[in-house]
Amino acid sequence: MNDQQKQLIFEQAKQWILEAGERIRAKMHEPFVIETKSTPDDLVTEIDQNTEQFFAKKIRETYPDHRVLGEEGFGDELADLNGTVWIVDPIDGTMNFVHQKQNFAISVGIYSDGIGEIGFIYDVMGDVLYQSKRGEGAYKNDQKLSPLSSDVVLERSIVGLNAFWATENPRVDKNGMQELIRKVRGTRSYGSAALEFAYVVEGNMDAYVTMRLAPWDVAAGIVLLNEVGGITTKADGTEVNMLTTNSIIASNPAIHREIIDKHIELKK
Ligand code: 2AM
Ligand code: CA
Ligand code: CA
Ligand code: CA
Repeated sequence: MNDQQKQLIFEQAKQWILEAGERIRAKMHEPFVIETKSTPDDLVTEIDQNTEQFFAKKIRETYPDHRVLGEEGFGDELADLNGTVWIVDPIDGTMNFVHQKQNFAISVGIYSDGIGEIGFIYDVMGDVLYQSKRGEGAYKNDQKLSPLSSDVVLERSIVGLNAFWATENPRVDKNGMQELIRKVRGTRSYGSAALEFAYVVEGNMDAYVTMRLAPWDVAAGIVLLNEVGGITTKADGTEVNMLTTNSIIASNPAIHREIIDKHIELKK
């Protein structure tokens, strides 16, 4: 995609995201169907599904050669990232959406031949849009965000972390995670991976550590974080694969290596 195409797609995506957000806000106070997926705590609502359908329909009508990767199954089955792929999470933080009616986001990452070109994270209730194009910086609404500070040390950092990973679990040694929790200034858990990414992007958290996310949880966040000099890898330091689930360390570069080397002990 050339710069002119990128700009048009960016403006179109932004318009659809704001419209989808408005529809969610309009419908969320009426009764809606809530179902469970893989486990009793894994929720999906008809509003998640309708919102993904809204994006899939708009994208297919407007860009028939683009493909869609979405959480709720209205996109395409992808075996590769060739061409232009919209990676969409219609509601990231569905549990927050159902229980708290806040702290959820629409996440849209647009990739061209596997390279993240455009990233949007929309905090629907806060009406805050994090937006970025590769090479052009990251913005919170219309405010350009600064590069991440280089004088962050782990002892004075705030790290996004779900307490679950500090309990006995199949993926990571809980003792290393507990040491990390003791070392840092504080931990936070917001329940929306996209928003946790956005908070690292704007520098109000210094890292986000989690052991299992899907491509639509991270696609936009990675594009945004790159633009302020942040790093995203798997928890062993290797590259994220946008076609599979991944463990994730999204971080200020000053503490990224230390978290991986000193505090993450992955189980086989
Ligand atoms: P969701 O609300 O779109 O499902 C909650 O800590 C975060 O993890 C949310 O971003 C949530 O996205 C995501 N999440 C929930 N269940 C998940 C799963 N089984 N695999 C990957 N990510 C999940
Ligand atoms: Ca979900
Ligand atoms: Ca999600
Ligand atoms: Ca979702």
